[in-house]
Amino acid sequence: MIDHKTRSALRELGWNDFFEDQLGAQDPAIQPARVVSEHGERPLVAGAFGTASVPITGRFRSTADRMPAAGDWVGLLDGRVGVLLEARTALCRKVAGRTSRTQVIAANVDVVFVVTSANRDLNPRRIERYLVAVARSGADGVVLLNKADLQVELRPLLNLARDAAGGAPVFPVSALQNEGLEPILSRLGPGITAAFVGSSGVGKSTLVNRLVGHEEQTVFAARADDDRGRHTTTSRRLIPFPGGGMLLDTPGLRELAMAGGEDLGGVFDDIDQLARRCRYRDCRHENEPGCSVRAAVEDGALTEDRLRGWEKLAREDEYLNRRRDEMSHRDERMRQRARSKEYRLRQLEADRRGW
Ligand SMILES: Nc1nc2c(ncn2[C@@H]2O[C@H](COP(=O)(O)OP(=O)(O)O)[C@@H](O)[C@H]2O)c(=O)[nH]1
Ligand SMILES: [Mg+2]
Ligand SMILES: [Zn+2]
Repeated sequence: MIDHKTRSALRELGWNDFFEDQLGAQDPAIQPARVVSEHGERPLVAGAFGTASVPITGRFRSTADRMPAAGDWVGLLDGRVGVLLEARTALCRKVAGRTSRTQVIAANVDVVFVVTSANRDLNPRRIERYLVAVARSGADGVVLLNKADLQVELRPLLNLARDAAGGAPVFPVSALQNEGLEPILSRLGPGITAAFVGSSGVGKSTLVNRLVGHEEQTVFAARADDDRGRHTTTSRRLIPFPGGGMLLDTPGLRELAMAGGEDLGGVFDDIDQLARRCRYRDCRHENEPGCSVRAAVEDGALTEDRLRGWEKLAREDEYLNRRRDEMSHRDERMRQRARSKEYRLRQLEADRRGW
């Protein structure tokens, strides 16, 4: 059982009933803690006890489905990570290389701010890609056009971003000049965990520092000492927000590769709506007659680029889902082979005993 004082300390870190309910079945000696940064074999965790770098039990390593990611809640037993609590949301990416495996890069995030800069670097296709991953994670997505101070004519860029964002809100901000932060602040608060994703250099760290009100990076690095008291540079950091809740500054989300999934999470609602009016249900919107999507491109309601972006993401999904199916079929065949071999051995054994 968690006592009142511990619970209120945990709540500051984002703890709620969803996690506490999962403790019911666990060892009562378990201490909940939240992963601040991964650090491979020794995650940095925060709990009612403060912050500590802790080892992972061998049993955890050999039985867990995955390693804890930043934002995950874990259970400590004798000061070591023994269990991983189910995450409410999980931002995933495909593991680099030719595999179809996915990796959780941030867990239990409620709102993800997709940061881009309001200049020529603004890439609508990248916004779409991020927002699909955010929708799949279960978090809300908000697009921020940072460095608004650089741009005299914001309107065209805002429109470009809004067309890409589907239903997600888009706001111009200037971290440098401390402007336009209200829509961000209104989404933060007690119990909320917010993450910032986007290409390097768009101003994520500057934004986080603004919101926190000081140079949090350096403050936090000082706490991230390892055993030998060395300062280690942490890549994903969970930072307490002064107004309650937590912020996750995540440079690791930079190259967010598609993880494969069932749909594109409403980011392409306009295309989905159009596709419903295509003559053929399995229309690929290429050269089919009666294609509403192509018709929308012809009359300028939909840009060719957005349609290409959609096609590319859909193809990546198709490929990953197919590969994943192939892998699971292969695993199943191997299991079957192992079973029939075991059966034959048992038969042989029985025959021998029968002699
Ligand atoms: N003009 C302008 N520059 C900014 C703004 N926000 C950040 N920068 C600059 O952009 C550069 C990259 O910022 P940083 O926060 O390190 O980006 P990160 O890689 O996304 O964390 C720095 O030189 C910042 O001073 C802004 O709102 N306006
Ligand atoms: Mg940064
Ligand atoms: Zn069509």
